[in-house]
Order: sequence, then structure tokens, then C-alpha cells
Amino acid sequence: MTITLYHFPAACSRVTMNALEEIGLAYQDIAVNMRTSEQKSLDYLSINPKGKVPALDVDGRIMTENAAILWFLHTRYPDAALLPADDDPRVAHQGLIDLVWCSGTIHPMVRQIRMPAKWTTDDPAGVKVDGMEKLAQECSAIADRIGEDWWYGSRWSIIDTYIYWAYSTAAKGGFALDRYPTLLAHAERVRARPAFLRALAREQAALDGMGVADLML
Ligand SMILES: N[C@@H](CCC(=O)N[C@@H](CS)C(=O)NCC(=O)O)C(=O)O
Repeated sequence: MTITLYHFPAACSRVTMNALEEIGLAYQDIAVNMRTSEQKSLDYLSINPKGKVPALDVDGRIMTENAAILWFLHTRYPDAALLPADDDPRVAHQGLIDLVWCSGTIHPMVRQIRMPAKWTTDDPAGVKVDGMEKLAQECSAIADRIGEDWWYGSRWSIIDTYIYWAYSTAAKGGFALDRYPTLLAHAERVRARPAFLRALAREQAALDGMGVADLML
């Protein structure tokens, strides 16, 4: 299988890259420079007409949407245990439910915080405050659930990396993460994973290649 990931360092494509690294797949990564709006270039739109990352080329077929890509990878490579498995499909689907929650509920809050002006033609300040409040509620519940563990208890899943991406990205936009010592500790556990470190190195190499220096990875 030939795989190419279109990504931008520290964007939500980081979650997909982590999944590829956790599985241990060989893949090419191509950075799409969002600093120069390359995601809206005709060349990139011919690959992903949505003008977003991630996009995953699997043997010439383009897949988009983090949740869908991650579910594909989970079902194609079950041994990597990106999500819990269960013989009961109703239980096994919990992973899909949580992926969709990450992409459909949590990610938009991060976007409200990081790019409020994209949500309104009026003063974006209220959009940001609203995103902060909504994410704070979610983070309290996430912290209560995770405790000293992972999202699904004793074992890591890609949901942990997705949640990590959300709260750490929001923090770069001023979200006060230090209110949640549990999440600070969770972040350290996520960042300590060998797959995370490999993804980070690839992201750093991509940044170096683009000459982009000031991103907080
Ligand atoms: N629904 C998509 C959203 C992807 C998305 O918003 N990606 C951002 C980076 S985190 C992006 O490409 N933004 C570029 C833009 O909106 O112009 C998914 O979950 O994969």
C-alpha cells in the first residue's frame, strides 16, 4: 500500500500522523504550507477540494476528515489498537462515536478560540469567549473521566492524542490549561509516546523545509 499524508505541522493532521506512526506504516508526508495559504492553491485543491488538512492518499484514493481517516486506519490495522475492539459492534462503535465527537464538537471549539474571525463578520471577541467557555466545560468533564489514566482507562487510544491536540492547540490561543493539572499530566503522557516523538520529528523536519520557525510544536 502506498500512503501519502498531506499535513501541516501542529494542525489537526498531527492526529492522523500519530496514528500512522502508532501503526508503524511507511508513508510519505507532504507539508501544505498554511502560512502561505497553500491549502487554497489550485494544486492542492486538485488533491483535496476541501482545502484542508489532513488528506490521506491511499493507493491513489484521497481520504479526508480526520475521524473518517482514523476509523479507516483502525479497521484496516486493528493490531495497532488505535481504538478499543469488541465483538459486540455496538460496543466497538464507541470509538467512532468518540472520533466524531472530537471532530464535530471539540475541534470547532478550538477553531472558535484560535480563529474566531472565521465564524463571524462582526466583532469576533464574543465567539472566542464562547469557545473558551464551551471548551472549559468539556475539559472539566474530560479531566474527571481521565484522572491519572487514559480516555478508555488503562490503555492509550488515538482519542487521547485527538483530545491532547485540541486542548494544547486551544492553549496556544490563550485557553488556560493550567486549571487542569490532570490534563497537564495527560499531555506529558501523550507527548512521551515514541510514536508522538517520531511524528514531532517529522513535523519539525517539515517546518525546517518550509522555513517556518515560529510554530509551537
Ligand atoms: N473537518 C475536518 C477539518 C479539518 C480542518 O479544519 N483542518 C484545518 C487544520 S486544523 C485546515 O486545514 N484549515 C485550513 C483552512 O481552513 O483554510 C477534519 O476533521 O479533518
